[in-house]
Amino acid sequence: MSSSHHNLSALNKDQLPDASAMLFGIVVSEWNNEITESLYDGAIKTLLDSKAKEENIIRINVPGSFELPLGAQSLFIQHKVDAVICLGCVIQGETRHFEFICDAVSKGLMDLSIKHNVPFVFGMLTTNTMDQAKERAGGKHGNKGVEAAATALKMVEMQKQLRK
Ligand code: DLZ
Repeated sequence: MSSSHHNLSALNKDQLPDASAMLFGIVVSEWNNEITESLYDGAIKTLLDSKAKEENIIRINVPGSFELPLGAQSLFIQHKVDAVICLGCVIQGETRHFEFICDAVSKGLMDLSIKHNVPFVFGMLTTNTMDQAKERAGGKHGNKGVEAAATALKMVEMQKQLRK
């Protein structure tokens, strides 16, 4: 079903796992920071609502979305978090930078997930316009930061269950 007409972040928060013993990293891109800060607000609220402890959430910033994979790996190596949530916003322009950044970040984060066996969550908006980004960063289409945090929670819980 097309996702253009409903709020993707309408998840059931009661069904998210208890995060009181989980450790998270959040990497925030400074490009389009009006958007990425809203994504961060959504992500951190979702983690805290799931009982994550503030001291167990480590945030770093990177200059742009292209730097998300390296920032995420550096954070992981230093702090051995259970998951890294990567937040960015790339808006389609007139040049091909959009494709290069989107391809590099999606592949970079997937490669990191497989290499380290840790969720590196892709919370990057890839929109045609700033208005579309706003609609997905706390607007009528919800907040991609909330979804990214929910994904991190579910993946960490999944790995925890498998270890039992
Ligand atoms: C250079 C650039 C451009 C044109 N657009 C964006 C964007 O829309 N969103 C974003 O997160 N970053 C952008 N950047 C910066 C690149 O991600 C990167 O920081 C620089 O190319 C330096 O490596």
